[in-house]
Parts: sequence; structure tokens; C-alpha cells
Amino acid sequence: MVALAQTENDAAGFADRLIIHSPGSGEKLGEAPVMDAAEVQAAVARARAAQVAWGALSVKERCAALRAFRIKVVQNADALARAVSSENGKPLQEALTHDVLPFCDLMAYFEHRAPKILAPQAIHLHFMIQRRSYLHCVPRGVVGVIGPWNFPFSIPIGDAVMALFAGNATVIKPSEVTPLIALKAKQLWDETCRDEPRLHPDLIQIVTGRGLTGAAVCTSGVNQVMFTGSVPTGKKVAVACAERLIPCVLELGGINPAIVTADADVERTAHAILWGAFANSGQVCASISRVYVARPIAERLTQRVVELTASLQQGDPLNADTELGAMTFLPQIAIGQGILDDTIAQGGRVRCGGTPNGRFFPPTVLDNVEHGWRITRDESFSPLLAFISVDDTETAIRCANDSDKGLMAYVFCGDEEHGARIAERLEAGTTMVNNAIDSHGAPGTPWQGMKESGLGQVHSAQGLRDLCQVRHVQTRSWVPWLTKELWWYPYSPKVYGAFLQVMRVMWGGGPLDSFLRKVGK
Ligand code: TXE
Repeated sequence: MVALAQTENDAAGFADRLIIHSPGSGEKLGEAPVMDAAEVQAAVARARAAQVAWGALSVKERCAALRAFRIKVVQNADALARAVSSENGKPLQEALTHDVLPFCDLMAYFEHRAPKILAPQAIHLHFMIQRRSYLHCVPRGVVGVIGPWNFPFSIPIGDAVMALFAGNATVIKPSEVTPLIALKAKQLWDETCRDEPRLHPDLIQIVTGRGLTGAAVCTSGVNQVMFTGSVPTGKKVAVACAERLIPCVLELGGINPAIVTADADVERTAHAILWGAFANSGQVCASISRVYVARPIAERLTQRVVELTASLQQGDPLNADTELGAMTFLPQIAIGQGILDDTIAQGGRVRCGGTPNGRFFPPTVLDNVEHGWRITRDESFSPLLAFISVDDTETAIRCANDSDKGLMAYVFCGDEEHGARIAERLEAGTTMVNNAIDSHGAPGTPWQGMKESGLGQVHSAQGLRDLCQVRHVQTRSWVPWLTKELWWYPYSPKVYGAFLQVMRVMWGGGPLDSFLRKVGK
């Protein structure tokens, strides 16, 4: 059993260093400096200087250059997965398939598509047809990325490369709980830069530290912030960005519902819920935490999930057949335990799992739970799964939407089309039908939260464009005999009357109005 000594990171402030221990073995893995505001500002200045040449390259050239980094990551995939697993405590296979692999897919996806996504876009003007309007994407400059500990590679480094595709430089503040993997990524970046002259080491800066270092990123002159973490910290980041009128993208977690209808395929649903609830020991913002299941199949489904849970291998994260590793973040165990105790006190029944053993939190299934209890409201970010039986789909939808969060939702249903209709009524950034948690791995789709789950989006064409200033240019063809527009000076009663007449004819409900609406003018 691992000693419960958290990394010596709990003290606030810029003082001392981060000392990192493996959640799985307790072994000391390394140290990282705690950087102060001046060091963060110096990093931003270096990034800004490197961005000038980078932003001047065509998108195609940037994509060609970034390919070298993707190849470098693939060449080092095993070492990276081992580093993620050691530092974060997740099983080795998850470190590879949830962190390193999706990152490579994200890069390959945007290498191919970014030139088209960021190409100038014409805007069709409905009346001023002698004019030409178009949007063009200009890099913002330096993007600050503030990362979490649950996906310590794929989230901060993935956000950073999105910013690079858009022509920006980045300053990454990794979580104080898992800073070493970001430093390893930086080392691979620097090595890539030696062989690819278009890449500059300073385009990626890593600033390690705790909350104050993160706060310093927001006030350091960056042009945008991408933040993943808790709701209270996300709000602080939003305020800091608002004071500087810079955009921020916030990804703040969820308390994600699954609705299971009576005609759902119990076997697939059970497997999906099992993985959706317990991958990364439930420390996933998209984890399934509350299941609203139709009463006729509730016991069959719960029992099947319990059986499958019993077969999961929990242990040393670095073993390739381990399915649940250790909890990453010490305070998370107490949060999960508190929600578990609360549920039991209210009458919830533990069907399997229960009390944590050191850093290892057993996958825990509860039923007899009622909507409204804390387990259905507060993010446990631990392997707790609650089953709530419901009489009809309308009740399930109402309960699912009765939450201050809205990141992900799930529907398990025998009829895909019916599932999609239910999905459309759920208040979530993404709803998956007959599937679980992995839509973050589809880089073409938006990752976004509603309500307190966040602001803006990452991934997708729009997510990439949002990392640019989208500027509008309007030109007008030269017509020698037209020296001025009709609405320029001088003003007169005659011109005023003419405009009134034009308005009546065009928009007043007459025949020309009908014709123009028909032809889409
Ligand atoms: O988050 P914080 P923590 C949830 C999970 C967990 C809780 C707390 O429920 O229990 O958040 O985790 C930096 N200005 N999620 O403490 O504080 C900080 O250094 C700028 C959900 O890790 O939000 C770290 O790099 N930055 C989440 C990052 O913000 C600041 C994933 C996140 O820290 C800052 C992880 C400040 N004032 C935990 N203060 C998800 N969305 O999936 C701290 N930071």
C-alpha cells in the first residue's frame, strides 16, 4: 500500500519546488521549479518573439513543420505512456490510448485540414453586390494553456498544438500535481526543433508552479487563455481574462448523466457504463456518474455492471493488464469518500467496492439512490457509479437536466433515432448515444460545456478558428461614375423620402418584398 503523502505541493505561493511522487508506487519521480510572475512574463516575452516568424508562415508550412513533432511523439510513445502512467497513476494502456494516441490523431487531423479551415472565407452580400467581403484568420499571438492533472499530456499539449496550428506561440502551465510530463514533452519539442528549422524551441514554454503561477499566466500579457480545471478556478480565470478583455476557453468538468431506456441492449450498455464510469478511476470530466435506468431493466443492468466490475484488475498502473490504477490527487480521495458516506447515510446500497485502500479507490457501484442526493449533484471525480431507477423517459430527461453542469450526457437506447431525439433534449455540450466518454478523441468534433461546465470549445474547425482573430475585410470595385454612396453627405428631404419609399417597397409586405424573400435577398 502506498503512503498517503501527497506531493509536497499543498503549500500555497511561489515558494520552494514541486516534488513529485508516483501515485502508484510512492517513488519520488522528480522536481520542478515554482515559477514567479517575473519568470512567467519572461516566458511570454520569449514566446512572443518566436511567434513573429511562426505566424508569418503559411498554414500549410506550419502544418508541414508540426508533422515532425507528431512523428517524434510517435517514436517516443512508449516512454511517454510510461511517464504519464507513473506520474498520474492511470493504467499504462490508458496512458497510451487516452493521452498519447489521441494527441497524435489530433495532430494528424489538423495537419491535413488546418489550411482549409483557416483559409479566407468569402461572405456573400445580399445587396451591396459591388462589394466583396471576406474573413481571414490572424494568429492571436501568445496563448496561455493552464492544464489539469487527469490528462496531463493530451489536454495541455493538445491545446498547445492547436494554438500552434493557428500560428500562435504557447505558454503552458501544467498542473502542480503532474508537471513532469509537460517538461518531457518540451524536451521532445526542443529535440524536434534541432531537425526542423521552421520550429523554434521558444514557441512552447513551460512554466511550472501552483495556482499563483497559473494566475500569473492570465496577467502576463497573453492574448488568450485555455483553461481546464475546477469551476471555482475557472471563474477566477474568466475574471482575470475579462479584466484584460482577452478571450478564454474554459473546460470545467461535469456530473454526467446516462439515460437507459427499457429497450436498450443490456450487455453493450453494461460494458459502456463500466468503462465510462471507471476509466482513469473516474477522474474524467466526461465520466458517467449517474444512471437513470428504466425500472423494468434496472436490476438486470445493475447486476451485470456489478459482475463486470468484480472482474476489473486494479493495481500497479505500469502493468499492461491493469485496468484501474491509483488516484492521482490526494484530496480527490476524501471528496469521493465523503460523497460515498453521504449516499450510504441516505439509504444508498453499495453493490460492490467501497472504502479506498491508500491511493487505490475500488470501483464502486451503488443503487437505491434517489435523484437530488449529493451523488447526483456534486462531481466526485472518483470511481463512484449511482443507479437511479425511473418510471419513464420524461422523468429521466428531467433529472438529467436538473444539474448546474452540462458537459456530457449519454443515452442507451434500442433505437438509434429515438436515442438521438432524447439526446437533442439533454442540456450538455455533447451527448453520445450507445457510447461512452471518448468523443474527446474525435478531434473534428467540438469539446464544450454548457452551464457551469465551461465556455467556448476546443477541437473542431470552430475551435481552431477561435484561436485566431477572425478579421473582416470589405473591398469595393471601382466604378468611375459613382463618386459617392447614396447615404453619404449631403443629406436632404429628397434623399430621406427616397429611402422611406425604398423601405416600403422592399420590406413593407408588397409584391417586391415577396419576390425578394423568395429569391433569398
Ligand atoms: O483544480 P484547479 P485542481 C476538478 C476535480 C477536482 C477539482 C480540483 O473535481 O477535485 O477540479 O482540482 C491552476 N489562476 N477537476 O485543484 O484548482 C492549477 O495550478 C489560474 C476537473 O487540480 O482548477 C492547475 O494547473 N490558474 C478538471 C489548474 O489551474 C490557477 C480536471 C487546475 O487547478 C489558479 C481536474 C488561478 N487562480 C480537476 N489556481 C476537468 N475539467 O476535467 C489554480 N490554477
